[in-house]
Amino acid sequence: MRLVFLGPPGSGKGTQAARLKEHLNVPHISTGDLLRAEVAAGTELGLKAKEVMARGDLVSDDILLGMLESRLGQPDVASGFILDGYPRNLAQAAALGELLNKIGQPLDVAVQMAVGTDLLVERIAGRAKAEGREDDTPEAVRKRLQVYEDSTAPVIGFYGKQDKLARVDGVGSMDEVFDRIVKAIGEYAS
Ligand code: B4P
Repeated sequence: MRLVFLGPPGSGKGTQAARLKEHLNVPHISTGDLLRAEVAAGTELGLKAKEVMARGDLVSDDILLGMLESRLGQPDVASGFILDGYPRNLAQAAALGELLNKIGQPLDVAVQMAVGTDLLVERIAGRAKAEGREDDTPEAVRKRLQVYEDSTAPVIGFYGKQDKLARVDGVGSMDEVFDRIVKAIGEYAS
Protein backbone atom coordinates (compact mmCIF):
# COMPACT_ATOMS: atom_id res chain seq x y z
CA MET A 1 0.00 0.00 0.00
CA ARG A 2 1.16 3.54 -0.79
CA LEU A 3 -0.04 6.04 1.75
CA VAL A 4 0.68 9.57 2.98
CA PHE A 5 -0.14 10.96 6.43
CA LEU A 6 -1.46 14.52 6.65
CA GLY A 7 -2.07 16.41 9.86
CA PRO A 8 -0.86 19.23 12.05
CA PRO A 9 2.20 18.86 14.29
CA GLY A 10 1.31 16.64 17.24
CA SER A 11 -1.62 14.95 15.48
CA GLY A 12 0.06 11.55 15.75
CA LYS A 13 1.41 11.12 12.21
CA GLY A 14 4.84 9.89 13.22
CA THR A 15 3.45 7.87 16.13
CA GLN A 16 0.88 6.02 14.03
CA ALA A 17 3.10 5.66 10.95
CA ALA A 18 5.66 3.79 13.07
CA ARG A 19 2.96 1.30 14.09
CA LEU A 20 1.31 1.02 10.70
CA LYS A 21 4.67 0.14 9.17
CA GLU A 22 4.63 -3.18 11.05
CA HIS A 23 1.01 -3.84 10.14
CA LEU A 24 1.45 -3.19 6.40
CA ASN A 25 5.04 -4.41 6.21
CA VAL A 26 6.20 -1.39 4.19
CA PRO A 27 8.90 1.21 4.96
CA HIS A 28 8.04 4.32 7.00
CA ILE A 29 9.55 7.40 5.39
CA SER A 30 9.44 10.46 7.65
CA THR A 31 10.81 13.62 6.06
CA GLY A 32 11.21 15.10 9.56
CA ASP A 33 13.37 12.09 10.58
CA LEU A 34 15.38 12.29 7.35
CA LEU A 35 16.06 15.97 7.99
CA ARG A 36 16.94 15.41 11.68
CA ALA A 37 19.42 12.71 10.58
CA GLU A 38 21.08 15.21 8.21
CA VAL A 39 21.25 17.78 11.01
CA ALA A 40 22.75 15.23 13.42
CA ALA A 41 25.33 14.17 10.82
CA GLY A 42 26.29 17.82 10.21
CA THR A 43 25.95 17.52 6.41
CA GLU A 44 25.69 20.58 4.18
CA LEU A 45 21.97 19.93 3.80
CA GLY A 46 21.63 19.51 7.58
CA LEU A 47 23.35 22.83 8.20
CA LYS A 48 20.91 24.54 5.84
CA ALA A 49 17.88 22.85 7.44
CA LYS A 50 18.81 23.24 11.12
CA GLU A 51 17.80 26.86 11.72
CA VAL A 52 14.73 26.67 9.49
CA MET A 53 13.43 23.68 11.45
CA ALA A 54 14.26 25.19 14.85
CA ARG A 55 12.06 28.21 14.11
CA GLY A 56 9.21 26.02 12.83
CA ASP A 57 9.38 26.96 9.15
CA LEU A 58 9.34 24.64 6.15
CA VAL A 59 12.66 23.60 4.64
CA SER A 60 12.85 24.45 0.90
CA ASP A 61 10.85 22.39 -1.57
CA ASP A 62 14.00 21.70 -3.66
CA ILE A 63 15.87 20.14 -0.75
CA LEU A 64 12.89 18.01 0.21
CA LEU A 65 12.23 16.79 -3.32
CA GLY A 66 15.85 15.76 -3.84
CA MET A 67 15.85 13.90 -0.54
CA LEU A 68 12.57 12.17 -1.29
CA GLU A 69 13.52 11.24 -4.84
CA SER A 70 16.60 9.48 -3.56
CA ARG A 71 14.66 7.67 -0.79
CA LEU A 72 11.84 6.57 -3.11
CA GLY A 73 14.45 5.23 -5.52
CA GLN A 74 15.49 2.54 -3.05
CA PRO A 75 14.36 -1.06 -3.66
CA ASP A 76 12.36 -1.53 -0.42
CA VAL A 77 9.74 0.90 -1.76
CA ALA A 78 8.58 -1.73 -4.29
CA SER A 79 6.30 -3.17 -1.57
CA GLY A 80 4.71 0.24 -0.92
CA PHE A 81 5.44 2.96 1.65
CA ILE A 82 4.09 5.21 4.37
CA LEU A 83 5.09 8.80 3.79
CA ASP A 84 4.93 10.92 6.93
CA GLY A 85 5.45 14.70 6.79
CA TYR A 86 5.30 15.06 3.01
CA PRO A 87 3.62 16.75 1.17
CA ARG A 88 3.38 19.89 3.30
CA ASN A 89 2.20 22.33 0.64
CA LEU A 90 0.48 22.22 -2.76
CA ALA A 91 3.75 22.44 -4.70
CA GLN A 92 5.05 19.38 -2.83
CA ALA A 93 1.77 17.55 -3.47
CA ALA A 94 2.07 18.18 -7.21
CA ALA A 95 5.76 17.19 -7.22
CA LEU A 96 4.98 13.98 -5.35
CA GLY A 97 2.25 13.08 -7.86
CA GLU A 98 4.71 13.51 -10.74
CA LEU A 99 7.44 11.56 -8.99
CA LEU A 100 5.13 8.65 -8.17
CA ASN A 101 3.81 8.54 -11.75
CA LYS A 102 7.38 8.49 -13.02
CA ILE A 103 8.24 5.45 -10.89
CA GLY A 104 4.88 3.79 -11.59
CA GLN A 105 3.80 3.80 -7.94
CA PRO A 106 0.68 6.00 -7.69
CA LEU A 107 -0.67 6.87 -4.27
CA ASP A 108 -3.54 4.80 -2.82
CA VAL A 109 -4.68 7.04 0.02
CA ALA A 110 -3.96 10.17 2.04
CA VAL A 111 -4.86 9.80 5.73
CA GLN A 112 -5.86 13.05 7.40
CA MET A 113 -5.36 13.03 11.17
CA ALA A 114 -7.88 15.38 12.81
CA VAL A 115 -7.05 16.79 16.27
CA GLY A 116 -8.05 20.14 17.86
CA THR A 117 -5.42 22.79 18.57
CA ASP A 118 -5.55 22.63 22.40
CA LEU A 119 -4.75 18.93 22.40
CA LEU A 120 -1.95 19.40 19.85
CA VAL A 121 -0.30 21.99 22.08
CA GLU A 122 -0.69 19.70 25.10
CA ARG A 123 0.87 16.70 23.33
CA ILE A 124 3.81 18.66 22.00
CA ALA A 125 4.43 20.14 25.44
CA GLY A 126 4.60 16.56 26.75
CA ARG A 127 7.13 15.61 24.09
CA ALA A 128 9.16 18.76 24.77
CA LYS A 129 9.60 17.60 28.37
CA ALA A 130 10.41 14.02 27.39
CA GLU A 131 12.67 14.57 24.36
CA GLY A 132 13.69 18.25 24.27
CA ARG A 133 13.30 18.54 20.48
CA GLU A 134 14.61 21.89 19.32
CA ASP A 135 11.39 22.80 17.47
CA ASP A 136 9.05 21.94 20.36
CA THR A 137 9.49 25.32 22.10
CA PRO A 138 6.22 27.28 22.52
CA GLU A 139 7.32 29.85 19.94
CA ALA A 140 8.30 27.29 17.28
CA VAL A 141 5.12 25.29 17.93
CA ARG A 142 2.97 28.39 17.33
CA LYS A 143 4.83 28.95 14.08
CA ARG A 144 4.44 25.30 13.01
CA LEU A 145 0.70 25.42 13.65
CA GLN A 146 0.42 28.60 11.58
CA VAL A 147 2.47 27.10 8.74
CA TYR A 148 0.19 24.08 8.84
CA GLU A 149 -2.94 26.23 8.49
CA ASP A 150 -1.46 28.39 5.71
CA SER A 151 0.46 25.84 3.65
CA THR A 152 -0.45 22.26 4.53
CA ALA A 153 -4.22 22.37 5.16
CA PRO A 154 -4.92 23.11 1.43
CA VAL A 155 -3.32 19.74 0.57
CA ILE A 156 -6.34 18.03 2.17
CA GLY A 157 -8.58 19.39 -0.61
CA PHE A 158 -6.03 18.32 -3.22
CA TYR A 159 -6.48 14.66 -2.26
CA GLY A 160 -10.21 15.09 -1.57
CA LYS A 161 -10.72 16.04 -5.23
CA GLN A 162 -8.91 12.86 -6.28
CA ASP A 163 -11.17 10.73 -4.00
CA LYS A 164 -8.11 9.56 -2.11
CA LEU A 165 -8.79 11.15 1.26
CA ALA A 166 -9.52 9.17 4.44
CA ARG A 167 -10.28 11.38 7.44
CA VAL A 168 -9.50 9.87 10.84
CA ASP A 169 -10.41 11.22 14.27
CA GLY A 170 -7.02 11.45 16.00
CA VAL A 171 -8.42 11.99 19.51
CA GLY A 172 -8.28 8.98 21.80
CA SER A 173 -5.73 6.41 22.92
CA MET A 174 -2.97 5.39 20.50
CA ASP A 175 -4.66 1.97 20.11
CA GLU A 176 -8.06 3.50 19.38
CA VAL A 177 -6.60 5.83 16.75
CA PHE A 178 -4.63 2.97 15.21
CA ASP A 179 -7.77 0.82 14.86
CA ARG A 180 -9.58 3.71 13.16
CA ILE A 181 -6.75 4.14 10.66
CA VAL A 182 -6.67 0.44 9.77
CA LYS A 183 -10.43 0.49 9.21
CA ALA A 184 -10.34 3.72 7.18
CA ILE A 185 -7.60 2.63 4.79
CA GLY A 186 -9.08 -0.84 4.19
CA GLU A 187 -11.18 0.27 1.26
CA TYR A 188 -8.24 1.93 -0.49
CA ALA A 189 -5.90 -1.10 -0.48
CA SER A 190 -4.25 -1.74 -3.86
P1 B4P B 1 7.95 16.41 11.63
O1 B4P B 1 9.02 15.53 12.10
O2 B4P B 1 7.07 15.87 10.55
O3 B4P B 1 7.13 16.83 12.96
P2 B4P B 1 5.60 16.87 13.47
O4 B4P B 1 4.72 17.54 12.45
O5 B4P B 1 5.65 17.45 14.83
O6 B4P B 1 5.02 15.44 13.60
P3 B4P B 1 5.48 14.17 14.40
O7 B4P B 1 5.14 13.07 13.47
O8 B4P B 1 6.87 14.24 14.85
O9 B4P B 1 4.65 14.12 15.75
P4 B4P B 1 3.40 13.23 16.19
O10 B4P B 1 2.22 13.98 15.68
O11 B4P B 1 3.45 11.79 15.81
O12 B4P B 1 8.55 17.81 11.09
C1 B4P B 1 9.46 18.61 11.81
C2 B4P B 1 10.01 19.75 10.94
O13 B4P B 1 10.77 19.22 9.80
C3 B4P B 1 8.99 20.69 10.28
O14 B4P B 1 8.53 21.71 11.16
C4 B4P B 1 9.83 21.25 9.09
O15 B4P B 1 10.70 22.27 9.50
C5 B4P B 1 10.66 20.06 8.65
N1 B4P B 1 9.98 19.29 7.57
C6 B4P B 1 9.55 18.00 7.64
N2 B4P B 1 8.97 17.62 6.49
C7 B4P B 1 9.01 18.70 5.66
C8 B4P B 1 8.53 18.96 4.34
N3 B4P B 1 7.88 18.03 3.63
N4 B4P B 1 8.76 20.18 3.80
C9 B4P B 1 9.43 21.13 4.47
N5 B4P B 1 9.88 20.96 5.73
C10 B4P B 1 9.67 19.77 6.33
O16 B4P B 1 3.48 13.18 17.79
C11 B4P B 1 3.58 14.27 18.64
C12 B4P B 1 3.44 13.86 20.11
O17 B4P B 1 2.10 13.46 20.40
C13 B4P B 1 4.31 12.67 20.53
O18 B4P B 1 4.96 12.98 21.74
C14 B4P B 1 3.36 11.52 20.73
O19 B4P B 1 3.76 10.64 21.74
C15 B4P B 1 2.06 12.23 21.12
N6 B4P B 1 0.88 11.48 20.68
C16 B4P B 1 0.65 10.99 19.43
N7 B4P B 1 -0.55 10.35 19.39
C17 B4P B 1 -1.09 10.45 20.65
C18 B4P B 1 -2.33 10.00 21.24
N8 B4P B 1 -3.26 9.30 20.55
N9 B4P B 1 -2.53 10.28 22.54
C19 B4P B 1 -1.63 10.97 23.26
N10 B4P B 1 -0.44 11.41 22.77
C20 B4P B 1 -0.18 11.16 21.48
